[in-house]
Amino acid sequence: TEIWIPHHISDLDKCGHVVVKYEPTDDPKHPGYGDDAYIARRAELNAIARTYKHGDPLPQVEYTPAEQATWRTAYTALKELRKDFTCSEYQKNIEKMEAAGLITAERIPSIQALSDYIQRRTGFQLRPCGGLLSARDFLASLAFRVFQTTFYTRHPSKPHHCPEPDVIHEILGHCPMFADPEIAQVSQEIGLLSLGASDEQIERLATLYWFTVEFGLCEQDGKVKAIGAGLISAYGELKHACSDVPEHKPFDPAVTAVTTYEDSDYQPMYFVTKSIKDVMDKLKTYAASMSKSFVNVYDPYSQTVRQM
Ligand code: H2B
Ligand code: FE
Repeated sequence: TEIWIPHHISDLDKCGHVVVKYEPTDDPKHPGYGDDAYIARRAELNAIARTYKHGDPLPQVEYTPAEQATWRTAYTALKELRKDFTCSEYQKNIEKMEAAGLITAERIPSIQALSDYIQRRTGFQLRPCGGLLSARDFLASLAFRVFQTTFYTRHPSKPHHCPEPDVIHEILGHCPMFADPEIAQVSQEIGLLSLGASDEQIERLATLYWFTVEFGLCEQDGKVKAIGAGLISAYGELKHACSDVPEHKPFDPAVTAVTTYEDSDYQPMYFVTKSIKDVMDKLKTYAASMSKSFVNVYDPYSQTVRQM
């Protein structure tokens, strides 16, 4: 194909293109809008993230007492909702990480320690990114079992929500899910499908990702529970999603992939899957229906993708 793709995991150094959306610098609805100190700190942490090259140790950020307080507030509130509103896979994994001392209320965990832990569980690793990435770059990294992670914290005035990804969303929403083998597989599968895909196909895969890994629900014990990191890390929307206020529709990739989503407010509608394995099974069927002249295969020994 003529579309450039990363072939080796180190090629992800070229997949850091940031898109401007919901930035505290431009968006009056961003809670950090007009807060120059917050904007400067966010820019500082993004700049550190952008100097990272594959193989470097992950940055060890010294978070300020105010940032630690934001973490503590978010963590404590979300912990209360966990039992009722999150899937069993999430609960099991975060409890293990807490038992290992990796996630505590006291301080923002070390991203390096989390990455090492997740890598031992599913092969997923974290790498720093400087903000919201283009869907193509973001999805490409998933093909290599690499998750692009932001380092700045949400604004202290809104500890329960952030309009863009932040380190609290990455740690509390994504990390425990990437320790789950089935979510790891779903994520990598979407990533592999994205390599060399057309812009239209990327849009559909990004939408599938959005309604599963970010805002997905599943049925467990006769209730709907969150599997999506965007829900698990946002106090208000987590309760909203699992209530009878929004519409719940069965997950079906052919429908889900072409549904428009809301990214500046709560979703009016969520897709519910029977299980995470069911997402994977349906994704395989969907992939077979995509018009592609090649298949991307990941070789974990050489950490390369081959198009066949
Ligand atoms: N970039 C970053 N840094 N984190 C994300 O969670 C993210 C992203 N999500 N870019 C992507 C876009 C997602 O909304 C889909 C794939 O477009
Ligand atoms: Fe996310």
